Amino acid sequence: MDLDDLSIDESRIGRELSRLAEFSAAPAPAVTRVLFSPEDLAARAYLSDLAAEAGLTVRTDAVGNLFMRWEGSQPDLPAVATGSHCDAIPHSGQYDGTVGVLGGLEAIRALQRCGSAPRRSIELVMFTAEEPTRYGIGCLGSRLLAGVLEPAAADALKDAEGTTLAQLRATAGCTGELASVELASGHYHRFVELHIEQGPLLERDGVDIGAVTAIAAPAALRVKYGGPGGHAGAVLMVDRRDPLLPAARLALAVDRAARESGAPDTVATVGVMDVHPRAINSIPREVTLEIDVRDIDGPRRDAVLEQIDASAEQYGNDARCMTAIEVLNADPPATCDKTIVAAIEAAAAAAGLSCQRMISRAYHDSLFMSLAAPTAMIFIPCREGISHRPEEFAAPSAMAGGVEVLARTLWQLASEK
Ligand code: HGY
Ligand code: MN
Ligand code: MN
Repeated sequence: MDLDDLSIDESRIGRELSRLAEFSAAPAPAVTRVLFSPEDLAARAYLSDLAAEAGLTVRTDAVGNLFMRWEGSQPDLPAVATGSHCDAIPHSGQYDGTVGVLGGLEAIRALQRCGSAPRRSIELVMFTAEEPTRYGIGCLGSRLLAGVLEPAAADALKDAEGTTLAQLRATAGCTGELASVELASGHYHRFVELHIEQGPLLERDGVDIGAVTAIAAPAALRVKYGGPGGHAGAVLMVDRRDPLLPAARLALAVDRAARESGAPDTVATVGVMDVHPRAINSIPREVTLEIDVRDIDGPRRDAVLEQIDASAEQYGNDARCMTAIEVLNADPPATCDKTIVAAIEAAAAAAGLSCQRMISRAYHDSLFMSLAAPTAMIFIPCREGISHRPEEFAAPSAMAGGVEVLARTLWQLASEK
């Protein structure tokens, strides 16, 4: 196999990404593709067809992780895996996750075009529900693969309509016990994920490739405040116990706790604030906040979580409101495998691309795949670092560069004895 014959079909990646973006519940250029929605099911079917066209064997597990495999000459050896996600949070962009899935497919096709099969099989994975949109917790598919999410608890997760994951996955044709999803120890030899940076550093520094050395530790909380509600005109202020007030105080406290953590790496966001019954002339009866807290340092993130928890309790008591605090997830940071990082750097050099080491402030399925196999990530620049917005953009040449580095890295790892 002569990798000098490697050629990446840049325009095909662009066409397939554009087609995938059409499977959306939001009008272009925004993309909304939530777990097992009609758009998600259509995207899964499209991807399966592309993989079958490339001669890959396609299978789905009980939670909907999609596996597309290029059989190696020694199929009994643990495979090398790559992949990412195709679900998209509401009104976001078309590159988050999809570059790693369609880019992984093009990396495999490019290697196929070079000739012989790899020693180890190469498997492309589209992970189910990397985004937390439907169930409040992200990386459902990779958590279950890594065995760090209890299957019964996962099946019992309820969305805003009260639909459990068990009910939902059944409608999507994902049958079987969730306990069957967990990978056997040593199932994969290595895992590498290609992803847009979702930050400004590569573009700012004029660097083509990021070799990710660590992934920040994400946590999420759901806080509910409750009060009697009532008529906006008839209930005097002295008689009110309005849950929106502790919620408003808590949003400010969340921001303050992150800013005062002692490091710029701590970030915290109140991305959801639902007011019920949401009527101008009705005093709120229930207010729900969903809070995202991250840091590259686990203990520092946990200290901020404790502060937020104490503030949430205090503000609820002050307002004489019902207070319920639920930790949705609080995951450790991940360290990427040094040998794969070195392989990524060597692949970038062979491709004539500049490369720098960096951390990922966004989380990815790699955070959990690192618990199942030695793992690392390849970043490519995205315009102005914008992500989770319709303006998200990655240049075709940047994607082609990332795919070439992924292909070279996969070949290197799949050739290992
Ligand atoms: O939120 C994240 O970091 C990822 O994009 N789901
Ligand atoms: Mn995302
Ligand atoms: Mn992503």
